[in-house]
Amino acid sequence: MKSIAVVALALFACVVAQPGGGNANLDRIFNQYAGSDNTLSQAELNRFWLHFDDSGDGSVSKQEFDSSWRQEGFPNPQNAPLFFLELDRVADEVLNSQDFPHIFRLWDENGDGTVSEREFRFNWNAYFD
Ligand SMILES: [Ca+2]
Ligand SMILES: [Ca+2]
Repeated sequence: MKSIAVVALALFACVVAQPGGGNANLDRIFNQYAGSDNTLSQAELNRFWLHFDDSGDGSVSKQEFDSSWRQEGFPNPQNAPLFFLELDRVADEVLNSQDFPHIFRLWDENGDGTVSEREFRFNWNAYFD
């Protein structure tokens, strides 16, 4: 049943995905990482940031972030270097487990320990659109 839902979601994502379709991307990302409870836990949001970590060393370099951001058709790729700086909360030029808790607390607007779809959408648009 779960795999059917995943396939259906993938097909749906293909249908709605379009070049420059920032909102389609946003819905796809949220659904992919939030799971059935429809909210992002800290671990789930970490997983999203770590999907940029191509080398798998636990840290996202600026180069990894830039190239994945472009490849995946996320909004405003020309600004990806600036997005990286915004996300690098513990400024050491990599995104890793030191940064993720800060990003999570900033995106969890009401401080209830999860990032809801509304909170995700609001922050995604503020940071990246
Ligand atoms: Ca950092
Ligand atoms: Ca929240």
